[in-house]
Amino acid sequence: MRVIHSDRHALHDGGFELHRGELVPCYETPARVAYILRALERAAMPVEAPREFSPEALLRVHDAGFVEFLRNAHAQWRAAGRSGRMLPSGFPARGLRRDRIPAGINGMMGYYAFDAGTPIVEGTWQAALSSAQSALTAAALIAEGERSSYALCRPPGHHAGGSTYGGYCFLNNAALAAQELRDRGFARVAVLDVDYHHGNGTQEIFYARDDVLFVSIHGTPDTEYPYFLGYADERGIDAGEGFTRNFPLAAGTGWEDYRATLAQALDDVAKFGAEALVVSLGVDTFEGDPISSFKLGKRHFPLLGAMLAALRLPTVIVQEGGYAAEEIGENVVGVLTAF
Ligand code: SP5
Ligand code: ZN
Repeated sequence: MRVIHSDRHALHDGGFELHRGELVPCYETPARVAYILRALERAAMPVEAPREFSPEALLRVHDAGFVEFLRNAHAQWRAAGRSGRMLPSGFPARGLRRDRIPAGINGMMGYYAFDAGTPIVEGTWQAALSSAQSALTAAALIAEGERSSYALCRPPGHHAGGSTYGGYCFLNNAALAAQELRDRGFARVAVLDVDYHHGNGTQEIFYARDDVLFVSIHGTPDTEYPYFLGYADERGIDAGEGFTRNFPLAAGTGWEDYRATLAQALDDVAKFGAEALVVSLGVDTFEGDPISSFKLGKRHFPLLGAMLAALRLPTVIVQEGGYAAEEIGENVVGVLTAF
C-alpha cells in the first residue's frame, strides 16, 4: 500500500476551539500525525510526498468563491487589524439572507463556516491544500494501477462542503479523491465514511449524483456533531435518489452492532457495482476518544480493515478524525496492515 503525506500539514495549528462554551486547546493537533507516522515507521510503511495539483483541481468539488475565501481569509483578518482567534460568531441561519456574501471578514467567515470550532491560522490554506493534494495523489496512483493507497491527510476533510468549512475541515479530501477517480475512468465510485461523525460535506457534494455512492456509519446527529445532517431518511435527491445511505448509531455502540452495520454498508457498496472505493477513515470510533462515544477497542480496527479489504476493490483510504492521539497511530495502522 502506497502512503502519501505532506509535512506542510504542520502549518495548520489551530490552537484553541470553542467547545462547550469554553475556548479549549484544539483536539485536532499536529501531534496526531506524529503518532501515525511513528506507527507507519514501525510497520515499515514508507511515506511519499504528494504531487502538485493546481488550485483548479479543487474546483471540480468546491465553489470558486469559497476557495478564494480560504486562500485569503487569514490575510484579510490581519488586514482588518484583528487580534485573537479567527473564529466566526454569526451565521446565516433561518430567516437571514444567504444571497449576499458580506464584504467584511467577520460576516464572510460566518457565511462560509458552519461552526465556531474550526480556527483559521496563517498556514491553514497551505496545509489544507497539501492535504487535498495527498488525497488527489493517492487517487491518481489507483488510476495508474495501484490496488490501494493511504492519504495521511491533515487537516481532515469530510465535513467540508462545496462552499462550507467546519468540523476541523476546509477542503474535502475524500470527495476530491472520488472525483479524481471518476475523471480518470472509474464509472462508479463509492465513498464509505467510517469516521465517528457524519460526513456531511461529502454527502452534500454528491447528493444529487448517481455516479458516486455515499455511505456513512456514525453517531446519531440527534445528539452527536454535526447535528444537522446524517439521518437515515437522507437518501439522495433527483438523479442521486438512492445513492446516499446513512447508518446513524446510538452513542455507546460497541463492536458487535458496529460490525453488523458495517456488513450492511459494505453490501450497499457491492450492490452499487462500485469500480473503486474511497474510505473516509476516522478512528474517533475508538473507546478512548475524548470527543466521541462509540466503544471500538484496539483489536477491532484490524477487523474493520479486513472487512474493507473483502470488497476486493481498488481503494483509497483517506485519513479523517481520531483524537485519542497516543492511540491513533496503532488504530490507523491496525486498519491499514489488516487491509
Ligand atoms: C473530522 C472530525 O472528526 N471532525 C469532528 C469535529 C467535531 N467538532 C465538534 C465536537 C463537539 C463534540 N462535543 C462533545 C460531545 C461529547 N459527548
Ligand atoms: Zn470525526
